[in-house]
Amino acid sequence: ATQAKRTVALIGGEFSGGQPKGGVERAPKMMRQAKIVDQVKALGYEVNDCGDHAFPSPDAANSSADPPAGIVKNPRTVGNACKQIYDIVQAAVKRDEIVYTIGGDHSLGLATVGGHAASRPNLCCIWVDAHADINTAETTGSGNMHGMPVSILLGLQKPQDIPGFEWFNPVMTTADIVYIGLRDLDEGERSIIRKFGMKAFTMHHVDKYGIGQVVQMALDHVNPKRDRPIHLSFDVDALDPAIAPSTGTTVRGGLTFREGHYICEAVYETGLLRGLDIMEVNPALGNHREVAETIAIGCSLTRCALGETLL
Ligand code: NNH
Ligand code: MN
Ligand code: MN
Ligand code: MN
Repeated sequence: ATQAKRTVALIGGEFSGGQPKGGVERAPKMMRQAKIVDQVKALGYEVNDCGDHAFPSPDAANSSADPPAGIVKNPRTVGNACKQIYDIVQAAVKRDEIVYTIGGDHSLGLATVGGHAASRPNLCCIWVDAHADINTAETTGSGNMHGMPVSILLGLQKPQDIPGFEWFNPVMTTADIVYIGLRDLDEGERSIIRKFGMKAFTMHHVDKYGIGQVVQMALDHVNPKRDRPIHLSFDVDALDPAIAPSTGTTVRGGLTFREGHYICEAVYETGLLRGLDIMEVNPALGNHREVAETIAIGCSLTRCALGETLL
């Protein structure tokens, strides 16, 4: 605990345009109210507070400003928010800070992982989620862009083909990312994962091997020599809805409280964590207790990823 710690760049992404449910844009302020900044500082980090960034929410009444591209909704709105967060993330990485983003919906994962990878060659990513978020404009059934960031990130969906994403340049490949927690895949997503031989640890694997083995196998896949910097993108819907109910697309049978925290601890333990996202906390969903518990879990996952629970 006496070793010098990197500065944590805190970025609030007050964005909901990648999915239809309002409220997810309020999570950064709620996490601040829960004293997340003090909690990070208490672990011995300096915090470079990059502020909360709000974006005009897509206005259904005025969708002429951002008409759907095929069935993909709010593409320019999402692309613009992503570009702004991408630039902020990239600047923080150039200062060698740990980029810590509080979402907002997971469409911003394109910005956080993408902006990180742009300035940090050899980055790998652990995507913890109930969903694979790898739909393309072709495969998406919902048209919600929070189900698409990984496909754009990896260039499986050409950014040039989605209005608002022309600026994005994919630098990561299907071998640079590993999933943990999946249990709700669309048919097109399954085919993509199979086609590219992507490594995905579903809840079935968590049951079969236990979370300890799963994290080790995930790291062995993307980071066999334990020498690559890691971005951990954590969608709280990976957790079981019993412990993280306030999120937009709950799926039963998720990670337990300990399994979720274990992932964060194990990544911390590598000494390679350079980016962390806590995404999809939605304080507008659920009763007072459920919201408080989901906010609290966003904070405790963060603390574990920054080393709280290890001696
Ligand atoms: N796969 C679905 C879609 O593309 C659901 C995505 N929802 C998420 N992803 N919450 O993490 O719409
Ligand atoms: Mn997600
Ligand atoms: Mn999800
Ligand atoms: Mn690469």
